[in-house]
Amino acid sequence: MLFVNCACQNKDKALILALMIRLFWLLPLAGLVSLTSCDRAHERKSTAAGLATNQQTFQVKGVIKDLKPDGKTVEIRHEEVPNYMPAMTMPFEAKEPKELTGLKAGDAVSFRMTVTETEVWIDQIRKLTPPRPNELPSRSTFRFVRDVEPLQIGDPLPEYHFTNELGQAVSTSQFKGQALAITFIFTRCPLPNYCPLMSRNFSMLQKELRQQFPEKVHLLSISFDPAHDTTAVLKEYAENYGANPKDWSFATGTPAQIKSVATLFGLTYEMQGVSIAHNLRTALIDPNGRLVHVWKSNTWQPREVADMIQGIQLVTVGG
Ligand SMILES: [Cu+2]
Repeated sequence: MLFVNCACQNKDKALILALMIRLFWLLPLAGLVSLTSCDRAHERKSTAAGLATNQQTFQVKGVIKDLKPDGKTVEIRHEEVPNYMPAMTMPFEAKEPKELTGLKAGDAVSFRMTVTETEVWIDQIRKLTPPRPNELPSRSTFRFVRDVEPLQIGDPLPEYHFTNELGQAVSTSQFKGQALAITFIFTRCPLPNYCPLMSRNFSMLQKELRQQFPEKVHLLSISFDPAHDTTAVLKEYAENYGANPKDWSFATGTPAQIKSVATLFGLTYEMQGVSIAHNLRTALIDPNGRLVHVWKSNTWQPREVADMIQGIQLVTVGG
């Protein structure tokens, strides 16, 4: 951790200069040698911190759509975040849950969004004066066409045909006899605690399951961005997460197939600019092809899934 003392009195100047020279060697950034004032030192301090943690912050405005029962999650329809993501509706976790006190659906807010390599949170949440109705984003962009009915627990998973990251045909029925964990992702997802977290969790799960239940479980990550996520793109993505094709597949298909299977689990997604607004769904199917459980957020742990698989394995063996 670097601290730049900002007491700009003469007696401290030599100390500051010495520190700057050290910083120069630590951080070979152009312009550092020209630091002369307290303000500049402050600027450099925040840059140094940013480099250390790869943390980005953004000021964002939006309208609250929902406050979740956990007291810390708030769904916000937010405006575009320039150079980061398009306008979309998504849940955020408040760093200080008490900042949500007194807020309700429909409130216009401004907030600071902080993104690290693995997390995103918001703070400095301020209520804005209510926008006039014609300033609210149109509801019509959030239409959701339901062409299949969502699966209930115990329902059989219908057969779907996809193409995996190796260009091979895969069908949901080929995993009968194995437990099947399904999640949905798109490879360009910019939010570290969304699709990248699902893939990190599956990566951990794959390692654990391979030891606990070799060849008894398969993982399936389905892309809801088939136009971009070609088999080649999925292959590279799979490799980045250390996926072994033997027990973890990445699937793409026609937009209609993907929409249909997504709807079974309540996954919604919609292209917005160059990105996709979406929620999260991870599902577990038993070896008989029936739905066991659906996780509806990003808070599930690989351990929970492994425990649940252990349960259904025992039922299968016992019954
Ligand atoms: Cu995502």
